[in-house]
Amino acid sequence: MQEQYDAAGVEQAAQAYWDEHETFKAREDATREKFYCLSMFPYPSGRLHMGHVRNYTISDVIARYQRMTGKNVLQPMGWDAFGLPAENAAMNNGVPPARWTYDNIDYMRGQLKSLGFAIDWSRELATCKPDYYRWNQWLFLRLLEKGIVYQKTGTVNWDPVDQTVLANEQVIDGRGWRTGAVVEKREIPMYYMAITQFAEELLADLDDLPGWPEQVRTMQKNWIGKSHGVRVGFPHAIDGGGVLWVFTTRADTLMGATYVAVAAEHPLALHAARDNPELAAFIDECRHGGTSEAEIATQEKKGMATGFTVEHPLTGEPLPLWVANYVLMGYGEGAVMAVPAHDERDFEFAHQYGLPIKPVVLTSAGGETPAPWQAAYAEHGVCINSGQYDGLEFEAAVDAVAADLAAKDLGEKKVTWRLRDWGISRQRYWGTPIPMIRCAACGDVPVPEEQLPVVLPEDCVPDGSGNPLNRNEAFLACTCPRCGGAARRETDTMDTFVDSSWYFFRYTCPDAATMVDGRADYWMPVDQYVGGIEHAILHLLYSRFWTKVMRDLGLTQANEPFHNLLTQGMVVAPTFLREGADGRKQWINPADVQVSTDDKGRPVAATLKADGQPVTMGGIEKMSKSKNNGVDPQALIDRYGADTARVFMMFAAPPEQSLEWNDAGVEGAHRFLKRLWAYAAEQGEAGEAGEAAPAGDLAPEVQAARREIHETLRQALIDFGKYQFNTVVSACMKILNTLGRLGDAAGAAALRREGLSILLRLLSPVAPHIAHHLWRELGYGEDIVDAPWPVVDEAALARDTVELAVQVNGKLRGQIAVPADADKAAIEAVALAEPNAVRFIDGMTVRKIIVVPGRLVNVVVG
Ligand code: ANZ
Ligand code: ZN
Repeated sequence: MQEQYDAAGVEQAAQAYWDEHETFKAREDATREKFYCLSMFPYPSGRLHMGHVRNYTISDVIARYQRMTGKNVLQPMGWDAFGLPAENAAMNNGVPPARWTYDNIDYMRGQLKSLGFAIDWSRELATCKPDYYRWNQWLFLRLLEKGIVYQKTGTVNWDPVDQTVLANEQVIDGRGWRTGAVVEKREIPMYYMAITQFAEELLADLDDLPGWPEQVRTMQKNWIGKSHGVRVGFPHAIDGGGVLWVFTTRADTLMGATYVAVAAEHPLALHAARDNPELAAFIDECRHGGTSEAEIATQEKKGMATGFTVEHPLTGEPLPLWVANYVLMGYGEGAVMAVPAHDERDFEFAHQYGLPIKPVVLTSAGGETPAPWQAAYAEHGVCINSGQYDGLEFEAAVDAVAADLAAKDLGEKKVTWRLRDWGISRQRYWGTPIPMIRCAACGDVPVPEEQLPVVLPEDCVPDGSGNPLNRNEAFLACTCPRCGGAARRETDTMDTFVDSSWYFFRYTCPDAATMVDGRADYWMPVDQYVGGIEHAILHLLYSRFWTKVMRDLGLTQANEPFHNLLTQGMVVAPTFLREGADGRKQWINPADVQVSTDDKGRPVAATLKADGQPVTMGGIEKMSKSKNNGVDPQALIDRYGADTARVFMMFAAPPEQSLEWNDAGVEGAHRFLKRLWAYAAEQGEAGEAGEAAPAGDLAPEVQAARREIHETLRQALIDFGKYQFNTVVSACMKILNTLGRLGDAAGAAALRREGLSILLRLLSPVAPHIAHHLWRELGYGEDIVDAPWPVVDEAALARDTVELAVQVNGKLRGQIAVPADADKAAIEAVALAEPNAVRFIDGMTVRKIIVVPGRLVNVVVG
């Protein structure tokens, strides 16, 4: 066996072996328990970053571990290949998005393969291929028939200079990213998926997902946002008269409403603006603002009075009607009854515009008029200043108010959802074509199923001036399926979240002639899904929705797609910077910096390698382009090999926690593998066959070492089950140390053999290449991935003797060693003879002896 550890050679050979033997090809087998291990598929952005490597290493360790414990494992891989970055790249270098995407896939596939992941590559898919996205189109048409897909107008960002729709991320501070022009909002017809029809089920079924992080379930729950409240009507005489409806979760505060506010797009606001140019200008300004909820929550509260009033439904008192930028048109009724004494937003607004504030709930902050605001004012409590409702608790008050409103036909209890239907139309080129045809005579007509897929031309090069499909005659021209006349294709494409909502189904049967076939029922649901927390809401919610839709169409028996979810922590690294004369920060990559540390290894100062001059240390942050603190995993793999990268990643932190990059840790991982190699090389000479437990009498120190190894194994098996791989790696290190200390006493050679076989199997999910190589080299067997998972030998755990403390009347007086199987009488006899204890017992009467097995003997004398 070679003396030196040559990672590259070992890894290439192992990978070639796996390829040749199709080791990781997954086969459906109803007689075996399956395990579907999935990681979130990558966007083919160009090259792997450290976050990818961590994500895929975690799932690979899980997949390999499950396989070694006997499961029939499927671990697939593919590409989330549609999306905006490909179009941006095309604009920058004139290459069609398809070329750029396929090139990136080829490069990144090579990178993934070099990491030795146990992936069934025969199931690889890319969402930009027609044989995948045709099923997006097919399902779209099925859902259109069922009314789950429908058309309505939606608001988009319009760049007036480029004459194109912008994605939200292309709008920076209200301006188009390329032109700098002020972005307008436009209403255009779009397709929606009625995810709200599934809101109740999507919420309720979160309870069936105990294998998901609590945090993710909470985020989903909040996103769905089921809210119990009351719809309250405020009669008015505006525009011929009517009732203004609001939604409130605090009907108990109705007596404290001092004004009513509507969203800028509300019909009453638009009516009021008709002969109020100032209000019209304000409404226009609101329209240009951001549309995201986060933006609305943080923006400055602004509003304007309409000059109208509405009538309080219970007291008849006139309340001023305002237009306010914090009221959303898309939620509830697009209007609020404002209670500044108990709602922070209303308080801020009232304070700013001098509107009255009337406390109506006794909270822990007291019953006075708030100023300044305290969180406690929003608490539930007993009604005060509320006439007949005084003294009622929250629920009783809501019930009473709702009943009184109902009697006047001005209210009822209502459930409101935050969840909106999913708008899937994108005015972009690089996505799944929406399978519709526009006919001047017949309107929008679905593409007949037999004409699917509608193939996206792959040679377009977007130039920023809108969707190139709009200028592509070959794509556009078609005949209307209904009247046979000349027609044009829809050029909108689908949101790429559609692509990622069901790719895990397709992996189970990538060559199926239908969307899915029976193989999906064998593999689904996914047993373990691994990915980033940034997908905690939309991707997971859409996938759950899509699964339920497929279930209703009879395509799957699965009710939920992902049984267990692991959200891996971020990879973080130190940041370094210099500030330019203009105050601009210039971020410097950690690779270009020399860090000096104090005697405890803590970084104290840093200099730029290039000029030896100091740089500022900016603290630890998530690896990102913007802070230039990314470390390229390829450099790491090239230098140390995949196994070192994998061991470092698994050893440095448990999967869910953030992992701090550090070069010393990488070198430590590499040293461990080199030590393992060197140790194995020594053993190779001895070359016995098999891996049986040592037989015959073992010298005491060998027996102790064996006990240590099996105790370590026992803990490592528990940790594996908890996916706590960092302690598994340390167990491997510990075993190597124990083996390294063994001399030549009786049984030592056999224990070396057994111990190394345990170590290699424990380590093989983490460092599969070296484990594969050494397993074969040392003659343990053909392929370690098919070796039986190590088991603890209970006999090895037994101790010959146990140490017991001896107490006399509860005071520690001595220590004894007795045979592990000694009975109570034997233990008592030894304890009573312990020389020091004897001094306290002599001359006394022994009244009682208490033996706590494994711990102590207490002699009670008097
Ligand atoms: C009066 C009130 C008094 C409210 C109070 C809160 C506290 P959730 O729980 O998220 O459903 N609201 C209703 N529609 C709105 C809209 N379109 N835009 C902005 N805010 C709106 O929130 C429900 C509460 O949010 C409602 O209860 C309403 O304010 C506000 F002490 O009504 B509340
Ligand atoms: Zn027609």
